[in-house]
Amino acid sequence: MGNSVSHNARVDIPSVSRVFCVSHRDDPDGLVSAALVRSATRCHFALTGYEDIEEVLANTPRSLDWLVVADLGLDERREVIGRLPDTARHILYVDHHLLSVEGKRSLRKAKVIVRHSLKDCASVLVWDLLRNQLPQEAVNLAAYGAVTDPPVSGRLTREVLLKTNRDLVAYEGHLLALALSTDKCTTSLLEEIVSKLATLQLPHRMSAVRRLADEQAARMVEMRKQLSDRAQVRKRVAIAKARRLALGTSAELLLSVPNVVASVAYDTAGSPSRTRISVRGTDECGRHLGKLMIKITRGVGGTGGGHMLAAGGIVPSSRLQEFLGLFVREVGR
Ligand SMILES: [Mn+2]
Repeated sequence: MGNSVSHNARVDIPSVSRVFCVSHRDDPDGLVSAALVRSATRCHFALTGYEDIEEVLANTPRSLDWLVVADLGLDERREVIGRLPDTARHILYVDHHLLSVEGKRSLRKAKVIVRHSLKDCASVLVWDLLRNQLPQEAVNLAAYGAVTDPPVSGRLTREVLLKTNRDLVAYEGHLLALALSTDKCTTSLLEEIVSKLATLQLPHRMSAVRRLADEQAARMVEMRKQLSDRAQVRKRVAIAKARRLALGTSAELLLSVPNVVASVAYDTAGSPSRTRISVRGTDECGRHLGKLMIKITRGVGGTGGGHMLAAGGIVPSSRLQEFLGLFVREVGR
């Protein structure tokens, strides 16, 4: 198969390898992906969002045998893909975001081993790839990703869910998801959570996770009210600046505004000059939001992408209003 991995192939990373994993920091799927790679290879890792991925990749340790990039859709980031070969001898890219033919081509050109599916979340794909090197109970971690990500129909997802107890993985996975959706989840706390997950510690045994999840559950009802009170509704799109909640959570809560088919939550991304955006849709929005975000964010000098009904991006703050106008025009009609 040369440099690409066939659909069901597993990867064997020799135990003596120097491995580093870069994974998405925003939700259980990304954290669990990093934890699974660490559990299988004892690697070090970094968590990143799309806004700081270049910096994170530039700071990976030198002379790596393997770099594993998980749960990060780099389809629109060709310059990042082009630089991957400088980081390690072997690069493994495991993801479930949209990947275009051109994206696949640039990954192939960079000699990256690709494991991609739209039907199984990243943590399920990582678990499958490394399952021969993982302890038996690690399947539970994959299930935390599967139960908290948008529902998908993949065969591996079904296998993972059949091998685990629904109540237990839902409880643990959602505790994680709630804790991660607060603005109090610092990078060091996220890293601590990944390290503990990698040793198969249960989220309900992590006191910080329990406390944050509890607080968040209590706060969400109140936040939903506040968000919908100040949401601007244009055509059938609810728009609001996110406050004190993760962007994705805010966008989800905004969908409860009556008569809207899509929502946009936004906030500045690190510096005031860039704005991070999260969008959500109902079945009635009639668009693939991931594809739409690629197109619209590019049009205003940003980047974006994602899934059918859950997507996001980053745009220059000076062009946020222009972005909103385009989004409303495409979705709200
Ligand atoms: Mn994911």
